[in-house]
Amino acid sequence: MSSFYITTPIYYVNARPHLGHAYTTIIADTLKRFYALLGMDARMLTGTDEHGDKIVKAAAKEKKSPKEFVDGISGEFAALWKDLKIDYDQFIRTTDEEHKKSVQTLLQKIYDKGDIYYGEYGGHYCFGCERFYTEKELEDGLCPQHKTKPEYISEKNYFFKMSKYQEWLKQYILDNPDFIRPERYKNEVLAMLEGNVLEDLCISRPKSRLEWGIELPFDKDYVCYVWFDALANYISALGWGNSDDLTKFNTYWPGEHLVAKDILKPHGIFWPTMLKAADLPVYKHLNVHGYWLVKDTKMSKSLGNVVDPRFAAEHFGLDAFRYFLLRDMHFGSDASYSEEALISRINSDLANDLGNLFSRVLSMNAKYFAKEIPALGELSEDDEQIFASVDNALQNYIQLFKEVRFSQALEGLWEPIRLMNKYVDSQAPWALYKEGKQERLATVIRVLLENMYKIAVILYPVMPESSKKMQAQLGKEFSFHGKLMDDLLSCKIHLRTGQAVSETSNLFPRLEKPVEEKQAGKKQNSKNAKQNNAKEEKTETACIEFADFQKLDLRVGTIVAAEQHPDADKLLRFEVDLGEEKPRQIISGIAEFYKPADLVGHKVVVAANLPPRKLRGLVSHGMILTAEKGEHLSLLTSAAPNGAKIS
Ligand code: ME8
Repeated sequence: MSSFYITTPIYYVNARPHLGHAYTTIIADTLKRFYALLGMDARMLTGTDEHGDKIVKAAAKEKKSPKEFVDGISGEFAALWKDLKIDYDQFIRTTDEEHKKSVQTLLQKIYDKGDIYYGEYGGHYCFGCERFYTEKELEDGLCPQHKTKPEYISEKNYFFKMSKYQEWLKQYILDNPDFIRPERYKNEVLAMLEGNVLEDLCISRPKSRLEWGIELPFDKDYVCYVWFDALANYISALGWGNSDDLTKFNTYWPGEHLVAKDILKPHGIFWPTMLKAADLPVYKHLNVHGYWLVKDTKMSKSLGNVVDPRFAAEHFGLDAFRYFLLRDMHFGSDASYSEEALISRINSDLANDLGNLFSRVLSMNAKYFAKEIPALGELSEDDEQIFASVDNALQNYIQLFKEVRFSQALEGLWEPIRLMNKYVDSQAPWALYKEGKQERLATVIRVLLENMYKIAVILYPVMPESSKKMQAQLGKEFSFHGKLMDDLLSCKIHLRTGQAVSETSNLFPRLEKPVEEKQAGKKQNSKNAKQNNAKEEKTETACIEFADFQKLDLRVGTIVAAEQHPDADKLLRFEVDLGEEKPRQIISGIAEFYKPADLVGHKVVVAANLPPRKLRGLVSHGMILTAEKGEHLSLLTSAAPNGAKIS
């Protein structure tokens, strides 16, 4: 049996789990279930990252020993995964003895090969990031992440010869285009490997400064750098380096990793070069997703906007919450979380489309056939179209899942669901019943039941409990067998004529807007009304104050990437270099006027201080300015360098 191995990052235990951690873990769980459904031996690993300065500091803050502290928070992660019914096979902790042994084996192997050397190093060390920064990487002398002044530390340390593997890694990525995906992250890693010589990686910390780590096997005065220790978890969990029995390692490695964009560099550069140096095969894919934002801003404790996944799952239903996360985030891009978006998605897709289909078909079947599955008669063109559209959607769904394009897979699957609802309307079973066309009525209901069954099965990875319920409602007990998907795609008939099925189905009740939002909505409406009145009064004097004009932050930038918005014909997605650390994502409604490929390299003017907003699922941070008259539209441009301010 072929195997599939998926890992989440091992989460730091200096913070409590939130929506972001839950998202990655839910995706890993979904993928494990998906590959199991395809008949593979699927395994999932998660865990916690427990060494390093950060943890020591967080423990001291709570007046606990590091061990006491890490036990507490690691337990909170494990408890959350239990409540979210995550089907992981193993929960690894970097303080586990087996893990420590593997890290030491790995270090020794690379050391014996001559790829670890001892040297002097001076650098700007950020305790928040637990890494050294070069002068060039600092922003105004501050750590770009934490905005704090790093400490200059000069000490003797051990280094991994990462630079030796730079060319190999570059070539490997070029030869295996989906090694790091989606593509934009592959390009980011390639850009890191381009030009500058990769620096060797400092992989030790002197015990005089930090004791909370794994001792180097070749020097007891040092502990291992936390990232070198952490990355090894993916293989130590399989017994590599800590056991003579390599069955698990040989069965599941190489596996697949799932991470967000924040930890692209350690996974895209450190880890493959470490594996290569140890003569081990590299992972199959690094799957990188974007960030969940809350109302378009970063989640943070100080802003008080950290989303609690346990609350969301309890309040809106675990499966519905999972569906929303998979459907609303385009894997790779950032997405915005709000209860309003979640409710609207659940109501439209789950309550209206899927839930409604199940409840109306089952209740008709109860009424016309006393809850027993009717026989299929001769098929009309319309019936064939339903079978074909479901099979086609299933095939696309499987392919898109393999490419980690969950949102598109679900979007495609909803086409036949909506089509089936229309089919109910156009076939009008109630009229067939009235006219006494019993055989045709039986066929219509059976076509629906059979195709609902296929949809129920394929939704198992995303909504496991609901999938089982839907199958039970159709008189089927859910069971795995290797050929389930092949069977599903090759035959029309899976249900048994005469089998009793449910008479009702209340899978996804419609949700109400959360109370606070309703109130906020009212306030907003009355505020808008007032503003509209004020606007009407003001239109006579269309001038604005100079101070208002000065508030505009108009900047020159270069379009570095452009593509069609995956969800809207009229929109294009751009990445615009405004001279900032990273290009910005901007969505613009100019698809009618320009082809994306023609715009790459084009200079544009951007309104840069508009708040980020979501356009058809993608966050747009700024607006590209255009000049418009009648049918004519053109982009404003300037030859000034990127970031130049227009005043
Ligand atoms: O980096 N949106 O641990 P960490 C989406 N210990 N995902 C998010 C997110 C957000 N807003 N915030 C966090 C570490 N995540 C290291 C990893 S692995 C060998 C060592 C998720 O606790 C996402 O998966 O900071 C991200 O990569 C991870 O949490 C970072 O977790």
